[in-house]
Parts: sequence; C-alpha cells; structure tokens
Amino acid sequence: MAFKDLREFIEALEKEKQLVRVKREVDWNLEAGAIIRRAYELEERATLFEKVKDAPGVRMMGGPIGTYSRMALAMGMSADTSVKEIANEFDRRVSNPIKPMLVSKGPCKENILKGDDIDLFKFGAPMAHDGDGGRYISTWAFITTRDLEDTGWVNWGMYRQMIHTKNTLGGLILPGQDIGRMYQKYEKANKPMPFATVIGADPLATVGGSLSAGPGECEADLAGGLRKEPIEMVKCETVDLEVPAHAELIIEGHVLPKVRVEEGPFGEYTGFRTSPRAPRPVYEVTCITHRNNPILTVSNMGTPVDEADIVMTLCWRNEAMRAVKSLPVVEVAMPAYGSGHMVVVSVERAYSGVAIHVANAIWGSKLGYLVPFVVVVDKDVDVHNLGEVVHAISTKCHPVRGVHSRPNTPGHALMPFLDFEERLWGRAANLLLDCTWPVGWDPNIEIPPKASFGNIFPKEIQEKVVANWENYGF
Ligand SMILES: Cc1cc2nc3c(=O)[nH]c(=O)nc-3n(C[C@H](O)[C@H](O)[C@H](O)COP(=O)(O)O)c2cc1C
Ligand SMILES: [Mn+2]
Repeated sequence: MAFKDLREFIEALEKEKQLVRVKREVDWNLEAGAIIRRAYELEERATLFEKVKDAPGVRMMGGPIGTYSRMALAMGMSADTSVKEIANEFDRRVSNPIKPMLVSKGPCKENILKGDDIDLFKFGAPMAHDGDGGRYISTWAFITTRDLEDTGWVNWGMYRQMIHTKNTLGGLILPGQDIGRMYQKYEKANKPMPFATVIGADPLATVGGSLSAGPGECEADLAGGLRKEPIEMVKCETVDLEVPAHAELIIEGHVLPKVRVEEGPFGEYTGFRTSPRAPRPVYEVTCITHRNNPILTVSNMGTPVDEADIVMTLCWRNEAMRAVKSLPVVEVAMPAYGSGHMVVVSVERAYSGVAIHVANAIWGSKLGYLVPFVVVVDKDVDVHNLGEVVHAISTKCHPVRGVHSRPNTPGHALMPFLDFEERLWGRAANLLLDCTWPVGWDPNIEIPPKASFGNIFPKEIQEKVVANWENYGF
C-alpha cells in the first residue's frame, strides 16, 4: 500500500529512526536551511521542524528523500535496498502507468485563502542558502500546467519558485523543460498560463513530479504507476487544474505573459550557486488552499547527496533507459555524485562504434541538454559501482581515441563549467568516454585479461579456495 499522504510517510520514517523532530523554534532565515544542508552532508535523518519563526501553525520538513534509504522507504521497500534494485523497481513501476482518480473533497481544502488573505510569507518559506535571491517556497514541490491547445496534455514538473510579494512568485522556466514549452505557447497567444503548485503531496507523487514524460504524456499517470495505486485528485478553486487531494499546500494562479521580474540566484542541484539574478517569468497567485497545520517540504540542494542527486537521477535514468531501449545495452546508472550530469552505460561489444551509438541516443533524447557526460563501459563493469567505473576510465579509455568531445551542444544556464556568455544562451559541450575494448581486438592477444579472482584463475582453483575459505582462517 502506498502512503496516502506525507504524514503517513513521516510516521514511517519515525518508526525507522529516519526522522528528527526539532521541537525548538528555528529561523526560516538561514538556520533551517543550514540544518538541512548539514544533515545531507552527514548522511543524517530527515528533519521535521515543529516551530518555524514567524509562521505559527506551520511545520517544515527538510530532506524528505535525502538518502537512498528514504527513497526505498517511500517505495515501500526496505531501507537497505541497493541503488540498482531501487532503480530497476522504479522503472518497472513507471512503465505501468495508473491514471489518477477524481474525488470531490480532500484535506488540502481544509483552509481556502483568496483575495487579501493570500500571503505567501505565512508558510515559513526558507532563505535556504546565504546569497539566495529570496525565500524559496517551492524546492520540493511540483507545478502542474495544462497545454494551451486542447490536447489533454497536463504536465507535472519540479521547478523552483521564489517569493516576490505576498501574492507573486518568480521562477526559472527553461524553454526546454515542459513547463517552458507550454509557457511559450501561452505567451505567444498573450494569455496567462494557469498553474497550481503542489507542496507536500504523498512522497511518490512528489517524486513523480520530477519525472520527464514527454509532451503529451502526463507525469500524474507515471506517479500513479510508482505508487501502484491511483492518486486521488481534487479540482482547484480558481484554475482548471487538478491536484492531489492529500497534499499539504496548494498555490493556484497564472504565469503572466510577457512579464519578467528579477529572480535568483539559488544554490542549485549542480552543487553550485549558478544562474545569476536575471529577469524571469512571474506567477500571480489567485488562491492558496492548505491542510490544518500544513507541512512545508524543503529540499536544500547543493553538493551531493540530496534529493536532486537521488530523485532527479532516478527520473533521468528512466529517460536514458527509454532512449537506449533498442541498443545492446546491459545496464544504465546515473551516479549521485554526477549531480545529474553523468550517465554510465554498460554494453555488449556488439559492433564497432557502439559507444558512440549509445551516446548519440542519449543526447538525441530530452537528456541532450541536461546530461553532458556519457561513460560507456563493457558489461563486466558494474555501472553502479563508482570504483569500478573510475577503474574502467583510467585503464580502458584511450586519452585520445576514447575521448569524444563535441562543441556547441544544447545545455542550460545552470551548468557551472560554462562561461557567462555560454550560460546565457545555454551553449554547452558534451563528452563521451568510451571505455570499451575495441571490437576488432583479438581477445587472446590484444585484450588483456582482467586480473580478478573471478577471471584470472581456473574454475577448479576458484572452487577449492572458496570451499576452504574458512579453513584458511578467514
Ligand atoms: C529537488 C529538485 C529541484 C528541481 N528544480 C528544478 C528547477 O528549478 N527548474 C527546472 O527546470 N528543473 C528542476 N528540476 C528538474 C526537473 O524537475 C526535471 O527535469 C523534470 O523531469 C522536468 O519535468 P518536465 O520534463 O515535465 O519539464 C528539479 C528536480 C529536483 C529533484
Ligand atoms: Mn513533462
């Protein structure tokens, strides 16, 4: 059974000793952010702040999916499940979508605020890192929008939102992300784009919000698949959109056409504060609905490992799997420490140039402007083991013939290795490291045998040593 809401997940985390309840008041101004950030860096538990300065009645949850253990628990698996098992189960579930179910009421409607009652500052939104452009209310939340044309396409995506005023927000709307594609259509038609931000839905609904179903596909269905149960949805009050009934806090409104106000910077998923303050689109709020004593969920992204390095990579890995489906690929990994920028793929050495084929497929998918680094290894390398991957790079990748770098590829403003001009236009570069033995190499002469226990000893000796292992004194 999937968790019905965030509160059930919090209870489960508490039972598993994966949550700290912070009873003393914390300041939204940097203190909460610093605690959450330090907790990631110590691989600590999630936090539930019961008292937030200036926000009576509001609680804040930090680092909901800050470790793979919490990701496993969110999926109903045991806390010690391996990353590989989590990733494969994730893909199995996402490939069996379940449509959401409309219901007539839900706890997210316990309080309905309109007009002068709207005040975004009331919910304890943190100044998450020193130097951020403002208080970010959406850091572990998703935004739903509907295609301007009557296509039935409803998108969910996790995109940051900073508070400008009591009833306006600003955010990064990249043109390549689905919200950006939708916004371009509304803006061309000079129409405001209805949106609803969903904060504190059940854990897998929120995870689903960072999946990347393409145009026409709805992340809501994939999130249902992840939960193995449909998400109960209710209609919004002021826009024609639906939101999870059990969410903690819903912000409804419109993204205004042709309006830009300076937003950012923000400590980002790359582990750096890139994307300088710049004029960006504005969300005007028409209604806030929330549960009693709402819980504001916060991901305080930065250096690995935090939600972005876990959840975003699981979502993008799913995209990579789909991109290479018809190629001789054995396994795909996106290491958390790659900050979403690196994918490692193991292959059958089926034909010459297979590594280039794999890289082309990944860069030909939506990941083309998100994931600049592709590492391709032979299938005897465990792509989920960074040590083995570094070993393959260091010993099998020819520093000239194995390195394929390409200039002028699509990227985006947050990539730290780009200069200012390149960030402005999202003009990036890609790199493939081909760590496979060339197909033409003779396995008896040119390919050096791997000097591991499992490979360089005859079977009889291996069996003898294994059988006598304890007799040797181990
Ligand atoms: C914690 C977290 C924060 C994120 N913040 C942003 C963001 O501010 N802007 C953005 O474009 N993508 C952000 N992402 C990544 C997108 O959610 C992700 O690319 C998603 O697949 C986009 O959905 P779409 O393909 O429907 O556009 C974030 C992901 C996570 C896990
Ligand atoms: Mn999408």
